[in-house]
Amino acid sequence: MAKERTLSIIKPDATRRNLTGKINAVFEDAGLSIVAQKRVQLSPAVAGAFYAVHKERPFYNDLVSFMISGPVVVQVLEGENAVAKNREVMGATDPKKADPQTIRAQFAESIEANSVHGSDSAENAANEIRFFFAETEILP
Ligand code: IDP
Repeated sequence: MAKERTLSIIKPDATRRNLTGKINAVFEDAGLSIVAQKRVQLSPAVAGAFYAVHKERPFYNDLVSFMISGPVVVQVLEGENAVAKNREVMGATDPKKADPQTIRAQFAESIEANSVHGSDSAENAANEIRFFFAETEILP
């Protein structure tokens, strides 16, 4: 299979606890290369727009508040089957339901503060990468 890219976000609960390096090690050990990365403070407008698909969900406002509660690390991961591979190493949304070796099982605090975001399809990955990065910022 050809190389694929996906968008990852290390969320505020994880940056606050200095877990960026440990989470990046999980990605790299799984064969995913970090080909772009920046630490940013999301504004309410940017976080709201990024999660617009969840606008009608009851947890939307809390999710936006959480995502702006501290810096996040946005990244582009590249590798074979990167979208599915990243979802696999992230684990289920609810850390209580995630497989033990996954990032969320190891590090997440709750279903909301679950340490990482990862695109859920190749199409969403392309849109989410474009949302945060110019092509010139991605260096394979
Ligand atoms: P995913 O991140 O595993 O793809 P989504 O259903 O797309 O899960 O939800 C996006 C994010 O919204 C989750 O990662 C989590 O931070 C938050 N979230 C999802 N479900 C709930 C919930 O039931 N309560 C609170 N927050 C939630």
